[in-house]
Amino acid sequence: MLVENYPENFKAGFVALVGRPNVGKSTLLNNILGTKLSITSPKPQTTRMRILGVKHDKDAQIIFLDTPGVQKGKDILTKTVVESAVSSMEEADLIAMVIDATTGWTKEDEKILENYLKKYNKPAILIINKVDKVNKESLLPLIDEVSKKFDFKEIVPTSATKGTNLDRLVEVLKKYLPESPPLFPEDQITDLPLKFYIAEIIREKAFNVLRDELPYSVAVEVESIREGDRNKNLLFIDAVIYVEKENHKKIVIGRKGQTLKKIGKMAREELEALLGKKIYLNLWVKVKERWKEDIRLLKMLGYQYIS
Ligand SMILES: Nc1nc2c(ncn2[C@@H]2O[C@H](COP(=O)(O)OP(=O)(O)OP(=O)(O)O)[C@@H](O)[C@H]2O)c(=O)[nH]1
Ligand SMILES: [Mg+2]
Repeated sequence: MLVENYPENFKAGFVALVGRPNVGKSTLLNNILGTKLSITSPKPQTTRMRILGVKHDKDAQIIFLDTPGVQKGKDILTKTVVESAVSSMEEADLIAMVIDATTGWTKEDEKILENYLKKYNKPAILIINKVDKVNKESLLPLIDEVSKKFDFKEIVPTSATKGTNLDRLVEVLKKYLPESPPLFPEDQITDLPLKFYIAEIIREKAFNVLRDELPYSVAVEVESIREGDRNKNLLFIDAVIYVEKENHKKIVIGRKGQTLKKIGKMAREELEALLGKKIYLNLWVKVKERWKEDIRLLKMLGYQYIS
């Protein structure tokens, strides 16, 4: 057994956070854990792989699976990304579907309900997120509307960014988890290898700095991570930003290298804060046409759900 001393009636289990892109799944995870684990951005389709995050409490262990927004698309990347959301739902003890209070229930939400939730015989709760952006009067009719859609065990309005109702959400989730010994050691909050974590932080900065469609043609691979020979508080990182076309490369680099510098600086500063080490980040850009169809590369990038 992993953990030997735990209280009676302890609960532990997997909760899949699912929903269409941009509803705030990753922001919810980060704010519940109180740490930046999953990258976020104002643009949809930010998360590309399932991110596991463990919330440790005295009486329970909630193992969240943050998933990519369920989306349409024919390339292998998109299929892989959606597959990771599907396999997370299959693994989960409980499904937490997230919708956006500002848009209400959309066609895409309906599809997720029809194609997935209704197929799994699993308890599901509904999170109505971004309630800080709507007035209370509009919330009640929405709660009423969604409660008729499906037998959600509970409906919880939240604001991930403001932290509203997250404690309540945690308590609700615990209610529906099975009794079980802890499944992860107390000091472990994720299974994400450091190199993928670093790649994700760099990709987040590229996502935030680059405009229009460009973020979607970007992938990041961390090629090496090395500690200083004498000083273990130094970390030397080599990373590549892949783009699909030569002209994309020019844009990512920018005039006199300004754009790439900006991405590198933002990533370095955040990694220094997150890892508590001095970082030397060596970042360059490579063109790899059709990388979204390159199964070997997709696996190397950590997008591993490929059959
Ligand atoms: N106002 C407000 N904004 C929010 C809230 N939660 C998330 N956001 C914002 O919504 C945007 C999307 O958040 P993400 O957490 O990246 O959304 P996601 O569902 O993980 O998106 P994908 O990974 O693309 O599926 C970001 O700009 C967040 O800051 C909230 O409760 N209120
Ligand atoms: Mg996300």
